[in-house]
Amino acid sequence: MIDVKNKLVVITGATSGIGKACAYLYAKNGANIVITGRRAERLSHITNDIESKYGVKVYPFCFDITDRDACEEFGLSLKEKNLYPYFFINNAGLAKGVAPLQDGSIDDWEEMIDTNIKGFLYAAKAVLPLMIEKNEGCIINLGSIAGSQVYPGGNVYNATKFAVRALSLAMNMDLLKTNIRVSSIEPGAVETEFSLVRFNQDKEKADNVYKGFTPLHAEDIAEIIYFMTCISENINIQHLLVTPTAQRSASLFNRG
Ligand code: NDP
Ligand code: 8X3
Repeated sequence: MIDVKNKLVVITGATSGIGKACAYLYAKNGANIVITGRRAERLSHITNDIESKYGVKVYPFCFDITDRDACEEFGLSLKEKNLYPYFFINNAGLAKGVAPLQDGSIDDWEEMIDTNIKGFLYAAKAVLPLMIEKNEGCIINLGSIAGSQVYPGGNVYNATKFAVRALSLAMNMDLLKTNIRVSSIEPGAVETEFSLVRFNQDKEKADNVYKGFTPLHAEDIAEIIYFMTCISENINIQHLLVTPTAQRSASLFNRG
């Protein structure tokens, strides 16, 4: 297993959910962490908490991943501060709404496309050159079960995660001549702030998504990501679909 101690992990979207759980897990094992997100207060709280708990260095960067200039600035800033990542977790993403396509909100579509595809690419473009310069490390792209299985109301979110799947496979090919491994993890239902965001903070609707079964938790996915990145450098897990035991497809749940 690769020792993460003193290595640097860059995690986009680390103010909650899967990204945040990854930040705590890598830090607990001695890695230094770059965390990003739009919510400054959360970034500052997580930075102080991790630094005091684990004695590692945390570098917060507050910006919107859909802002192309801000992402470019982020990459330049990492280089200037000599923050070369060994691990890159391209995680920031969201869903908005579950309306059928014909009733969908174009604003919601644009937000998902801007965040999950364009933001994903901007972040990759900012970070990959630094990793290529060192010719080492591992990239984890946050795909989803929604990236290979469409479900009613998933439409545009599905399309963005199909795109992540394609881009992750493409990244693997394009980095062939490097030592950098590329993986996408494709979770099913994970209880985070994901559904709250999807339903515009309507807690009842969000809670309903996970009613009657035990979903995955952000920490479960963080542990799997940690394993995927830390196994022998000669092993490349290209993509991994993970569901709770009570979920067998994107729309098939055992709710008791
Ligand atoms: P959360 O809502 O808990 O976390 C999402 C993170 O993304 C937050 O830190 C948020 O930070 C960040 N983010 C969202 N939009 C932007 C933006 N425009 N600019 C910068 N950061 C942004 O959800 P999850 O942890 O569940 O989601 C993480 C990833 O996992 C996403 O890509 C999601 O699609 C994927 N996923 C989630 C599943 C689930 O069931 N939960 C299943 C499969 C995949 P902030 O708001 O501070 O900007
Ligand atoms: C999140 C999981 O099934 O709600 O990517 O799309 S799902």
